[in-house]
Amino acid sequence: MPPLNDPAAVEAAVRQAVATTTASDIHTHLFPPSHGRLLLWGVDDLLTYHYLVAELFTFAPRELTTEKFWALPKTAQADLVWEHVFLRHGALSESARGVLTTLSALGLDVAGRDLAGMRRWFAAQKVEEYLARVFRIANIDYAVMTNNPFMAEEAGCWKAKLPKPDCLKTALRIDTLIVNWPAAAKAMRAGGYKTTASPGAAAFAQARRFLAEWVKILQPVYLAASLPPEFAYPSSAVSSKVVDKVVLPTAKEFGLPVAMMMGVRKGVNPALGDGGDGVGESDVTALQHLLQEHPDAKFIVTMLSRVNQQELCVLARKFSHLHVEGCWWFCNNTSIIEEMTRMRLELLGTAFTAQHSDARVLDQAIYKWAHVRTILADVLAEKYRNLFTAGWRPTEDEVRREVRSLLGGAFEEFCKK
Ligand code: FIX
Ligand code: ZN
Repeated sequence: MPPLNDPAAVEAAVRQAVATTTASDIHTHLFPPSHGRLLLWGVDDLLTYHYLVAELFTFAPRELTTEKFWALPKTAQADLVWEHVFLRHGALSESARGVLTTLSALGLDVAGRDLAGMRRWFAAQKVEEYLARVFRIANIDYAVMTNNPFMAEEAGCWKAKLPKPDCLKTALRIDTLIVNWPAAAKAMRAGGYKTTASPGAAAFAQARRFLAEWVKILQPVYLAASLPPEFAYPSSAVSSKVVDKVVLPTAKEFGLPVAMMMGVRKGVNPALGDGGDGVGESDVTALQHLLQEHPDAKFIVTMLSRVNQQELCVLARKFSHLHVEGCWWFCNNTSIIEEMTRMRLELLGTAFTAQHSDARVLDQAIYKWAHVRTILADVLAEKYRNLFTAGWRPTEDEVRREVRSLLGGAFEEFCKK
């Protein structure tokens, strides 16, 4: 491939590569269609996404209490979100715009605002074909799920060996084990493991047996957990001991990375359900100590607070067994995605994963990837313009190679290390 000797040709190559390179979606909340209602999809699930429920209550009249809302059927809940967030207040938030991006990409007439007509269209879709259609439009080759053995309904689906399409990979999600040992011990005890509420060596050994069983059932890409801002390591807290005695030994035994999502303050407003979680600044030294103490482990990390992003990038420069990924949750907004992507390119080159969709509703993968590709194209176009000015002449293949790195290639290289 000849080098690109013209800045306009470089920019065109960047935009073409970002628009057409397949992404790997390394963190989602999707489920196999065989798991039934666990897989959310369609316009009513889009409209009742917990981000939009929280936004509804920033507009809703006082007489609409959360109790009344949760007592309504899903279509009535969706009607309220549609009326207040979209029709009465203009759909200007990232998650509201996302619904519109998705519906338009599916070829639906968003300008017509015909919710009933859109419902009829979704009712005619077959979930297996629709999942393939969403992946095609979003241009993703696979999505890593969030698979929680402590959620009885989901555990039952895996134990029943229900079918899973190859485009869905698994992640073994173990928040409960780390942040709520009594509840985890109770659940494991119910499964025949001798795990006591006050953990000791024997209980930790049983918990390792539990994890080993689930690694065999799920064959996960990684172990994963979200952690509160207060998570400290090392510390006298049970969470630190569980990481040391259960999580890391299992990760090392099976050669699995540990994905940590740091900084979520769970249940700030429980009345909002999944939408009630908040954010807090994490102590990045907890991650630094993990990296220093465990050079033989691999860590994939995203942090929820905008404040933590630079420290996280600097740590990734210091430790090659740390991989930075995604603009998580409250960072998944145009302004913050742009800032984080620019910072990460400047500090890490292409040694990070630009985004995960975190899609809880299948259809969201369409907008989450469309929105980040627009931002990534603009940021990369500027970075390549700067390189051109410095005399660098990339080829089209090199530009495509760098874009693929940012959209899953660097992650796959890291996992293979
Ligand atoms: O912990 C997580 O995986 C979070 O992404 C979710 O709990 C959260 O509700 C979410 O979906 C954010 O986008
Ligand atoms: Zn998530």
